Amino acid sequence: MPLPKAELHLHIEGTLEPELAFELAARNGVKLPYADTGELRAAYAFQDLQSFLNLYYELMAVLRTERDFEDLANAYLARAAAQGVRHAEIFFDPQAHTARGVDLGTVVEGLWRALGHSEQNHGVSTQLIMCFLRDESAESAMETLEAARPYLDRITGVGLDSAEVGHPPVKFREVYEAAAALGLRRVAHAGEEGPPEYITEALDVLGVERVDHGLRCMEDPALVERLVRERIPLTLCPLSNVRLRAVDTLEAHPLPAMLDAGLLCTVNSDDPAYFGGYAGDNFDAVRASLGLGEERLRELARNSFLASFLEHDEERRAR
Ligand code: ES4
Ligand code: ZN
Repeated sequence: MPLPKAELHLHIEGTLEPELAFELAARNGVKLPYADTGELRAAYAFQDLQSFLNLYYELMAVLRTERDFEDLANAYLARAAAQGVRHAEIFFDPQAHTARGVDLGTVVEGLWRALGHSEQNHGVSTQLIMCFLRDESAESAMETLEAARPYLDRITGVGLDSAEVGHPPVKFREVYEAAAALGLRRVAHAGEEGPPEYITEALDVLGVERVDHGLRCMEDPALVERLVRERIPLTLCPLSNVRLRAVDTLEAHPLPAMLDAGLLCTVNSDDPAYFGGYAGDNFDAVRASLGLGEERLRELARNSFLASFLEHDEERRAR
């Protein structure tokens, strides 16, 4: 039995497996520039974040209807459940769809057709986190937040993703202020490829309560001390870090050092269709390659619930 866990860093568009991509392409009459799933998989040799993002956005062309988003989410939930995921806080990228003429209602309604029945169908509770593309303008992010108003009862929070370097958190100060005023929870990708300063800025300027990746905090001991003191959760994605070359090898991943430093680390899958595995696969990988004992793995699983937006006993978290 896999350890029960919560998944806190998961892009639903990054769960699009090659087989489903071709199925949806056929259903929607979309032509993909790959002959078959084998040829597509061969394109999954990434140099860095941008080389991945290029393919990630390209494949989204097959997602057109509510049913497509429903099928995508159901496929993810079934796989996640089989690997012990009991709760998933799921990112989606509205601007990547609206830019292609797929409106926000189609995306949210489609995802909801799966998420609304997920507890009964998969035994997985869910929340949605709407991400802004940081390589698009702050105005576009603000328009996206405005457009989401009719769906806010289905959206728990906002996040920030896509190409990090050159797009510091401060660019989105006003959008995050507006999101907070609407009662939305706040997270942001920071310190994946970007410098530790982006992590500090995400905390101080955007008011995030959880940092996605946060890997590069290890370059700044004072920042590590702060993250420990303030119990700021980090949503790490070990297989993603290897595939996007944020670390040289899995064996060189700083997760053990981060746990030893007292950081509230969680293990997640990011874009599992592209990076070689779902949440349980990421747990298995760190178990096999980082020499973490059962106690550490249980700590990671426990952290995932503590770091989630589920209601929980604040005292447990403060300890
Ligand atoms: C992402 Cl790994 C990663 N980093 C930043 N943005 C993303 N969007 C989807 N996956
Ligand atoms: Zn991510």
